[in-house]
Amino acid sequence: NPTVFTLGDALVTFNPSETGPLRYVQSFAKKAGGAELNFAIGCARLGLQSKWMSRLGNDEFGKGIYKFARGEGIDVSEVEFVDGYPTSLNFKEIREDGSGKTFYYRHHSPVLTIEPEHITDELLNGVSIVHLTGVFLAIAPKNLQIVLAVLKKAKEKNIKISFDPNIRLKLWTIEDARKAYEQIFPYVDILLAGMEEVELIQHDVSKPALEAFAKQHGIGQFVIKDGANGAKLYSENMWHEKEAFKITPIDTVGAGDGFDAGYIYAALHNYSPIESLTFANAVGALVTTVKGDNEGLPELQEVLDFMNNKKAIER
Ligand code: KDG
Repeated sequence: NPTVFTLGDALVTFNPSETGPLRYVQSFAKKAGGAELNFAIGCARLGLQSKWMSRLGNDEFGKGIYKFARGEGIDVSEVEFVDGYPTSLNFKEIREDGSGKTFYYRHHSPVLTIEPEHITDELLNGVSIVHLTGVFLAIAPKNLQIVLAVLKKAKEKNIKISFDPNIRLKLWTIEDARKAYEQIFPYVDILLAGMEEVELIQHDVSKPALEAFAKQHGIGQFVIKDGANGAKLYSENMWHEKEAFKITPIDTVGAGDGFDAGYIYAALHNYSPIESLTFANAVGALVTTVKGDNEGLPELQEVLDFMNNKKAIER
């Protein structure tokens, strides 16, 4: 079973018990989130070996997230508890159409204590794909050096690199994001970006402009996620497009991370371009049918049944 490696901040996620503006919401369900953790869970549920590097506050919330991640079967050998840095929090607002807003309390995140020297030679032993995202980069300017250290190690070891810009404009500006991405893109084999993110990074989203962008950075697989409009892939001078599954979303947060996990699973199992997009679309869609950032991440059989329109036996 191939191993994926990712690195990022986790948050205790407070999911509102009602839709609408947060100021009127009276109660929340306590869950866990964080883009890279969601990805790691998604991979583990599909049956991949999943290694997640992080730091958590040495507090009740940090211990809760640790147990949760371990319970999902994630390799947490690179997760440590640190004193003096409280575990990050995220209060979510959810609207009637399932769309979400996040309100972060993560200014003093425990991942600020990760340093480039923690990126050791052994860290990526046995890893088939490294998947990083823009959320970790957005948390602090110093994280760029850590990401570059991981990417250089991955390149040395011939490990494939996938990247999701996961732009979080509540954490940094688009100008700062673009500058960091410019340093990252040359390492990236698989770029998984939302359509709105592609527009933010690259203004001109005509196909020739996107092709030029992929070629300029040597990105072998450029995947564009467009929610209910489906997804497309540009690879080896060809475009492949796949419409989305029709579902009624109730909480869309985390769908992109699920899509990424699905796409990476497909890539590691040599699926064709259209099979990969279909599989990733299915994982993303299933995430939106359950409240929480990762609770809806499916196991392999659920994805296959969903794609084949097979009803589960419930009782
Ligand atoms: O992609 C979903 C994540 O964004 C969510 O789980 C938490 O906002 C979050 C983050 O910054 O990781």
